[in-house]
Amino acid sequence: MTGDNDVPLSVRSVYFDSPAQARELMVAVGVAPRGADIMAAKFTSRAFYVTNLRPAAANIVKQVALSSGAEAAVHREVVTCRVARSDAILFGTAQQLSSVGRKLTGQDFGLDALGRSISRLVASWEAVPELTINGKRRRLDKPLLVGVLNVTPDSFSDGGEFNSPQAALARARELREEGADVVDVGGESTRPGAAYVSADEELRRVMPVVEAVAADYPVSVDTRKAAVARKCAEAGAAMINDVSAGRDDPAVAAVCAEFGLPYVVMHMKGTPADMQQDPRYDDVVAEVRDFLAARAAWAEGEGVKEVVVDPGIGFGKTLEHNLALINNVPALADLGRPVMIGHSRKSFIGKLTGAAVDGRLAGSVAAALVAARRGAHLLRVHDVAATAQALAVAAAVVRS
Ligand code: HH2
Repeated sequence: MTGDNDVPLSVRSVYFDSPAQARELMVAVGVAPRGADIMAAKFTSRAFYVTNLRPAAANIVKQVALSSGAEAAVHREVVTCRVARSDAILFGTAQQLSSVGRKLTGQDFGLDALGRSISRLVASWEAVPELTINGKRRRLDKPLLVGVLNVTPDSFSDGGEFNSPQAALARARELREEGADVVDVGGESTRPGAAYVSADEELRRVMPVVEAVAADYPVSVDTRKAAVARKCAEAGAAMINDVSAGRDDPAVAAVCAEFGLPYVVMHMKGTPADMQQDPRYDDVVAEVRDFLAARAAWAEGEGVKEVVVDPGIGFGKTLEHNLALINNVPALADLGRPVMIGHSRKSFIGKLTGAAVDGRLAGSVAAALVAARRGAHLLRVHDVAATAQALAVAAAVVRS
């Protein structure tokens, strides 16, 4: 025996989307299940963005990261203390980052709270949120599809199409057959520049549909008004979707609390009338995240049991803002509540591709796939069948 292999050695790249996939391949190689569990954790490489560290704190974060086998990228002048503050990008495996969290806990310079936050966030990576829809707990391990049904004369993509109760009901059935988990009925357009609609007019538009549909299918109601939310809740609505996050009419939260309904709070800068006039942010992801954290905490304080957060794609955002928000779903999921994304047929797709509203199917599906990969829990879409098919195929490929 020469010690040479009797067959030629070979090497090829493999790609893992999840620790579970890595574990499966390790088990196939013959790794003991316990060993596979331990090693699989090393495939979850993630990153955190930490803001406003003083040089002393940034130096400690760097040392702690390195001693844990992780990394912390900081401003080059941190070591000389020539900058007053530095942000840091902290990256490593789940194990390494939870060690960073542990080691920072108890330290000075504000690092104790940072350490606790890091530990909490690492622990929540594997958690799958749930949502109660018509009394049933739904595990959001794949996105719920929320089908859009606008009973308005002026919505940007389906305005005027489903105004009669019969047409609306037929469309609701169609959305369900296409695979919608929930049908989101709206009686007021919130497209840029849209006019205000009274509660009476909104009720006149949505009630016949909600009454007809809610008996058979879960219905969410897209409204900013407590009077509308209440009547729809009485008629059996399963969820309230409020693009003003309770700022227009705070009593919407009390209605959700009273009827035990999930409450979607969405970020919007300005109002539909003025939101697209030169929207600006210092850090769009941080600002939207802070807003959603505050509105979710407020709603829970009003007695709401389940809050869904939504960054409000297209609501006071430029193309770059919308792309940053879709890309940063994980930062929104950090808030510990389900995340909804409503990107469907919106103008950022037109800006990227030149496509008119009725030609944005492929772009909408692409955005849905990315949002889902980033961890979105609910997708609000017009084209349910196409989105469901794309998600099913993507999930099967990723799992295989
Ligand atoms: N977008 C629209 C309306 N409601 N609700 C949530 N939670 N998230 C969204 O992104 C969202 C929403 C706007 O889209 P659409 O309903 O199609 O148009 P219009 O407001 O013109 O009726």
